[in-house]
Amino acid sequence: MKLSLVIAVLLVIASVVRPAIVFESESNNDFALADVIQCGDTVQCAGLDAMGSGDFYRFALPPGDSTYLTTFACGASCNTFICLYDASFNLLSADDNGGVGEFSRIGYFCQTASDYYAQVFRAGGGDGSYSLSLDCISREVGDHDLCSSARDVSFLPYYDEGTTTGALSEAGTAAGDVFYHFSRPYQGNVLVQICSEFFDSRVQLLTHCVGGFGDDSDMGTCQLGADLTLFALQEGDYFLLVEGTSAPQMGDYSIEVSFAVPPCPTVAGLVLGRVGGLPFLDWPTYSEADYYFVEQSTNVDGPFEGLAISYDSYYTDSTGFLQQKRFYQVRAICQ
Ligand SMILES: [Ca+2]
Ligand SMILES: [Ca+2]
Ligand SMILES: [Ca+2]
Ligand SMILES: [Ca+2]
Repeated sequence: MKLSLVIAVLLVIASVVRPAIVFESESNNDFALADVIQCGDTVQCAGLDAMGSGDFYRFALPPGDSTYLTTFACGASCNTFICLYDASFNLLSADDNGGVGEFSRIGYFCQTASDYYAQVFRAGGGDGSYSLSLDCISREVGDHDLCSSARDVSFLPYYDEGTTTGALSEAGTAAGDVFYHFSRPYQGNVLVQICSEFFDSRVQLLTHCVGGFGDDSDMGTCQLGADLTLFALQEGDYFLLVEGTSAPQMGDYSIEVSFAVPPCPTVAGLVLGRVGGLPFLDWPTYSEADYYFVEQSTNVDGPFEGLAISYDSYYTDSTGFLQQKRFYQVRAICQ
């Protein structure tokens, strides 16, 4: 390839993929003060105080596929926590340690274009430094009709939209296939729901490419779709085959994959007092939650932002009504 052509190609790539290193600007401690970032950006070496609401970022997401927010090290380690909110400040997703070590990772499927907020705050030790990447991955079309090219179910609950039109048939019925791959870190129930108004769909579990055919379903609760509940699925790697019930059955569909988790009781009886001059929250519900998520707001109606997590059924707000955010709510989180 001629050098001039190489440069031209590189220029085209550069105009599509933005320079990705950006920096936070304190104070970005609130929704209204959020730093604006874009898909592909990496916020390099931001800093978190030991207490407080941390850092806020606002970004627009395109519709159609998986978006990942990941914190990772800037030198030393840090225990981060990420919250994802929609444009109306509703909490969509939260993660503590889904990243490397005590760093965090959220996966989210954006169905319609909209603005979102991310909040990163400190959930424990470390020096408070972190980096944050925002990755938006465009949907790959027609790439997953072989088991060996199965689409990765990389977060849960997972959502994807696809089509079997034009797909090859490697297994199952004569209808074209789309394959998904997922891993189970431990035994548990997995729910798969296919939804389609265009074709009579079926879904089947495989233990390897291409074999170990397990449970299947061609009956569902969503239009012509199929619901498959995999009870007490052992840890390990699995594949899902989505296809029509016969050769002429093909078209667009959506798939949801979720792990069934025990119901998480809501927090009741929140009591606010003072201990040592600091706000002390207590909720006498000794439930089986993995942890509690404490939020604060300036107004009784919100918007509420993440303040801290607690592994006990009480919390002392060491920020002491920082920024006059005097309203609290607490959620129980079960994973
Ligand atoms: Ca900061
Ligand atoms: Ca900040
Ligand atoms: Ca963490
Ligand atoms: Ca097939």
